[in-house]
Amino acid sequence: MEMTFRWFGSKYDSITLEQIRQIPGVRGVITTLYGSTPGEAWSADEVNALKAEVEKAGLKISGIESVNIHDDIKTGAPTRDMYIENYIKTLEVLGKAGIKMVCYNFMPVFDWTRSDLAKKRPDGSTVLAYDQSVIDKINPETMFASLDKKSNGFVLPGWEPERMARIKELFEAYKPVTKEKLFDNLVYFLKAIMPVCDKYDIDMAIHPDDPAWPVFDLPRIITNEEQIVKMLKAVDNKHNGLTFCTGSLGTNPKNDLCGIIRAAKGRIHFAHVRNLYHEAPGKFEEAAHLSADGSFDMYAIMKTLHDTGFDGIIRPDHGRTIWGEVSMPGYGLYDRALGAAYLNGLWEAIEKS
Ligand code: DNO
Repeated sequence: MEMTFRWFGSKYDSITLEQIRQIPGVRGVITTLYGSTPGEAWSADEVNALKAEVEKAGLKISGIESVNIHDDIKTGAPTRDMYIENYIKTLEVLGKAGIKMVCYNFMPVFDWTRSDLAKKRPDGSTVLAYDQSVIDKINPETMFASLDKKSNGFVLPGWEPERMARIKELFEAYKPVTKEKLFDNLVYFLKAIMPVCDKYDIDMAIHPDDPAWPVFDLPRIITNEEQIVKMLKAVDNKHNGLTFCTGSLGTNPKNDLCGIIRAAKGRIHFAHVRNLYHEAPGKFEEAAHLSADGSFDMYAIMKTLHDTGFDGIIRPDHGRTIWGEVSMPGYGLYDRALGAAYLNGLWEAIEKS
């Protein structure tokens, strides 16, 4: 298991590499060319510069989160092959730089969705939260603007302003895209990129849909065990794998998180491990990583990862905002560092017992 920490780059993150280097057990970062737009081919110069910056701080790039997928690939537009070519070029650049894990998602229009970016918890911390009854009243076209106001001035990952400016057009483009079509488009994409992944030994790790059900009538396909197994089987290559994200799959209490780990055994290339507190169906808020603070049994999750032979990259996921920190919502230093320490502690105890 390789404990890592997400870092958005010196231009975008409030946290420095020097701070990350001092979190016990963390030697790798998960990062991206954050200023890039989905669909463009990344340049070797930019990737190598990022790599050099990280290595200078005594860390390494353990993986990329995310190389985002252009909407034309998701909708299956005639231009998709051109964007897939660019994706392949990006993977080649990453492969040559020795970066071998790429996280991405196949969610239409929006990446993760929340109704509140700063909900107060009883301990005074604030967290990201979701309430379906609030979402049902929101006009998706104005949702970005309302969330952006609460983002502390940071560009939220997956909510790039350039894409959000075209939101009407995006909704139109997805109108004819059924769940089945979206799945076929994912398979088309994966089949096209597998040769370059085989060549450079790059593990692709699809991120589950967050929350794990359709939002704003847009289809969602990576939501439960059945869909994950279907996706892994449709392109049965070890480089086609999963980001096992507890906070996304766990939004639906019907999902058996440990069962999903067992079902995807050997194909989990990346794990996002965090806790949620379920208030009611369709209503949850994020919590500290500690089992007792939320609804998940974090020991059981780590133990199942361990016992199924998980040997991949892991990171603490969204943290609460605590101790007066001002950061990108969910991505402060303090609570995620506590999360990393806690997960490392669980892992050490599991290994020694
Ligand atoms: C949210 C993240 C997601 C994730 C993407 C992967 O905080 O977990 O934005 O990075 O879905 O492509």
